[in-house]
Amino acid sequence: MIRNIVNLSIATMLTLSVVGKAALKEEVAVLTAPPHVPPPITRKHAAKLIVNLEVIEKKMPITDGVDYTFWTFGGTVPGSFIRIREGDQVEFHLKNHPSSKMPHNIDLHAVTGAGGGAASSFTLPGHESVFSFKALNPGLYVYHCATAPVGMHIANGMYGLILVEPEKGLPKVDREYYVMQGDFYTKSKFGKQGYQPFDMEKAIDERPTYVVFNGSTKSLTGDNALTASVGETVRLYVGNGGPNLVSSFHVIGEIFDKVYGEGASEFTTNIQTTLVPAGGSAVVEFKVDVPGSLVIVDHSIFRTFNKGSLGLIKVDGAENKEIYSGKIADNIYLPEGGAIQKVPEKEIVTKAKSPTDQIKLGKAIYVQNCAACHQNDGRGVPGAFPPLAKSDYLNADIKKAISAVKNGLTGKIKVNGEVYNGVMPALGLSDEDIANVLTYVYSSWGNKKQVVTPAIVKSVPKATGSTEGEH
Ligand code: HEC
Ligand SMILES: [Cu+2]
Repeated sequence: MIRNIVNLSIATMLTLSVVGKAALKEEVAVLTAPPHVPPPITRKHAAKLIVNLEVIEKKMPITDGVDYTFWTFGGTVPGSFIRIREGDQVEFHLKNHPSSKMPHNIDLHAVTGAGGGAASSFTLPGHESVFSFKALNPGLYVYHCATAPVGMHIANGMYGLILVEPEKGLPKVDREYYVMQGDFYTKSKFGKQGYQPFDMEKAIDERPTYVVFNGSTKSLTGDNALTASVGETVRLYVGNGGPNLVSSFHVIGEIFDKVYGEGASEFTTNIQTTLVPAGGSAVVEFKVDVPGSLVIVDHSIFRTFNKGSLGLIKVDGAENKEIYSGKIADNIYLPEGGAIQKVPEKEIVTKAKSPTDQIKLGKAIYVQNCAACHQNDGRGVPGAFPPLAKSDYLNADIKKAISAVKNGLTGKIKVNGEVYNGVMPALGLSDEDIANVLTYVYSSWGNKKQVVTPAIVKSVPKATGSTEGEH
């Protein structure tokens, strides 16, 4: 022991003196970028765990065509996921990249001690701070920067989650993901293209421009959608960095079998929506029983449709018509006339064989995926969502319309003389679904009755260029 001490840095010696007699095995923690989570901890003993986390200030898109200067823990928003075990002695190394303009520190809610570590981790650009703590309480905890102005550091994305696994570990699940909400404040309004600086006044007034999961409107949509298969159990580690808003966390099309509310050790069962406070967390678990797209939202729902808090979980696998039938019948409802006319069962189609089939299937896709923004009657919402009814944009160029649905659409466009500058997310629909929904749109509301085939959809390039083969 004594012979080795000459080789140890002062920081390590400090740690040793804190740790005292316990000769813990040393390990370096595996950190992951969202939406990924490090593997479960399998060791049955406490360890001396080295955590290396680097602060990087960098420009990244908050949505298509809009750049923002994020301040990050580990290069991502939220910061790297840290997974440790109850009883671990953590030696925390906070590094601030030399290119940073600001000093930063870290307050981990999993720490018992002054400032949750903030008091010992104030770090100038090009420096590294080391401190050590013992993980006394299991749970899912937020960490964040606490350097003044604290609100601004958090608003720029300086937060993440640290999971302290209980000694006995957590029940096994098939998939684990990391989802963290945050509110962002930019000078111009939602979707305004180009570089956007932070707006302190909006932040103080709690008027966010963006409310997003994992730092961007695109983090969990399109090719970035989370995935699962029918029959699997899914666990989401959910956090909310704030700085201001509380999240009404909900997954459309699922019921949480278990919620470890506020990251607690006990769970409650059968929850629809769970509150995640700013600077707080929740662990939610559910088994997926039927295929389709589950939609992750903040159920303060304007945030979802107008500020970006939307994510998708694509579930593949076999249908289970008992659990969810899909639409079985479309009956005529005529209370005055009294007559009820049933559409015969055999007319229900699932694969389009004709344009008539396409229109029928496309209508269902439209109601589920498009009507929230463009409205059931296709007339849109003035100033926010452009009309599809008699839209000159839509009718002028079928490939542009396909691209909008396939790749999403941002930036200034003109529809029937009105300028729109919003964000339409890529919805992750298959080529066939896109063909059907657009055939429906073109056949409705005075549009030009164009038939769109899956082959034409296929011929329009996919923006991100990556593979899509799950359906
Ligand atoms: C979250 C809201 C939202 C959803 C959902 C949505 N859109 Fe859009 N859509 C928009 C916005 C906003 C624009 C304008 C984008 C811009 O300003 O660049 C747009 C533009 C369009 C356009 C081009 C402009 C026009 O009016 O002709 C088409 C076509 C379109 N959407 C079709 C669809 C279809 C089909 C669906 C469903 C598969 C859909 N959208 C789902 C918000 C949405
Ligand atoms: Cu900071």
